[in-house]
Amino acid sequence: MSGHLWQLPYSSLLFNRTKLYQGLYALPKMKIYSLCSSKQIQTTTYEVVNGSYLETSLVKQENKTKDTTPAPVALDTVGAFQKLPMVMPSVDIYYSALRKARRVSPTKGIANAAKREKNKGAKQLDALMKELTLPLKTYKEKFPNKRHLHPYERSLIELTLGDGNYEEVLGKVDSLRKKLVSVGKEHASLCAQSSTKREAEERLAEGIKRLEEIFHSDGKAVDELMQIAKSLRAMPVVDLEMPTLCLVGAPNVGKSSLVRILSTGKPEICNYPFTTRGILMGHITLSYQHFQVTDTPGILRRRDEDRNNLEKLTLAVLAHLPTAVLFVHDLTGECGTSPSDQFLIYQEIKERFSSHLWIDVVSKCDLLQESPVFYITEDADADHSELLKYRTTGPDGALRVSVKSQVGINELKSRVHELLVSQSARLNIEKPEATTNASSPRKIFI
Ligand SMILES: Nc1nc2c(ncn2[C@@H]2O[C@H](COP(=O)(O)OP(=O)(O)OP(=O)(O)O)[C@@H](O)[C@H]2O)c(=O)[nH]1
Ligand SMILES: [Mg+2]
Repeated sequence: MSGHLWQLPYSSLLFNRTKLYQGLYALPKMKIYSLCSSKQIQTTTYEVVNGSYLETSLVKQENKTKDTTPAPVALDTVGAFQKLPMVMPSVDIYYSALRKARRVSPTKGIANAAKREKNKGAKQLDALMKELTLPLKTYKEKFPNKRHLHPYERSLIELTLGDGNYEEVLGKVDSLRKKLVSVGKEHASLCAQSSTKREAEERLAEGIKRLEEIFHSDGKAVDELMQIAKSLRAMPVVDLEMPTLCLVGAPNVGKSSLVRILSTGKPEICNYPFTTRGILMGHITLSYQHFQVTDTPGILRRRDEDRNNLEKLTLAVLAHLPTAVLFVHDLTGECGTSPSDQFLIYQEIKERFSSHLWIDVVSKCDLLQESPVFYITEDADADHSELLKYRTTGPDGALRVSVKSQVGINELKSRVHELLVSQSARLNIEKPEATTNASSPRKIFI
């Protein structure tokens, strides 16, 4: 059993470079529910999340073998974020590099003091440049190109970090690397051309100072990258190919309450809209088959341009994960969105994701009255018959349920079971010939 909630910051708190640099960019109010351990991969991930740096032994090993191929991927359906490398804070990279460079001694057997000093100076500058740039090179190689990511992960990057920021930060880290290489080489060569011991010492000091200045002024890109990696790694482990039940509906209609009953996810439940500020992944196991359940933030009736990132996240889940929909309608007048607005949201989502397998549920039926609910701002007489019918019974075939009185819950569980089995069968048909090649592109469901 496991449940896992990743919360998206409100848009006002989204990627802010200053905050990020100051280390303030932690997903606010992030809660991670890690109950038991049905998913081995999650345990492994946390070990990684809790560490902070790329281990020196790893750096050394890479240095020796020059092997740039990424480590073998154990599970190719688990997202790319969990495989991101650890990024070391820029200040640690600098002091570790300096310490190592200082330990480099001149080539043995040079008797002349000036020659020995210039040999030592050039070697130390070269070592400093290499130690500074090696981790940056690793980051460049191991942070995936956004274009090669699964569309769901791409959407997450855009929604959490802001459009273009991921690439921008990676670009800045690489520019820093290039600058260090060029300045480091230049100063090592100058030092090697010194004619006296004193000159060699001065040129060594000058070179170190110059590299330090560059790292000091541009190294914040590394710290930004470290925060990016932390945020991305903290996202829930989503199996991009596992049949997934996605609960959708307006805010406060009872989605999270239903997820609690249907899965192992443990969402927050409160009586105000937008309690759910992120995607919760829960799991259902039915007849030895595993499924995911996602609780999503409520969707409001408005144009796409006006949607906030929480709503966009819901749409990204529907668009990019292999989801079947459980659409929740609240006709009691309790949730804050009128039935007529819910009807419009429903029509829009249904039309947009018309090929998705689907169940409609009318929630909180313990509170439902005989007569349909009208909001004061609505014109009851102007209703067309379809809407009037919706106000009373919801869409055709909708199941009435109540989490409070348990009415309809068993029936809902068995419908969900059928839906997920059908979704699974559908995915098996859609899947191309089974492939054992882990590097082949993962399937994209749109
Ligand atoms: N009477 C009654 N109240 C319910 C029922 N289901 C949920 N509620 C209440 O409705 C409120 C909203 O429930 P949630 O499950 O948080 O709704 P949600 O759709 O997840 O809300 P957001 O995450 O904010 O979009 C809570 O106060 C619940 O206790 C029900 O069957 N009957
Ligand atoms: Mg909720």
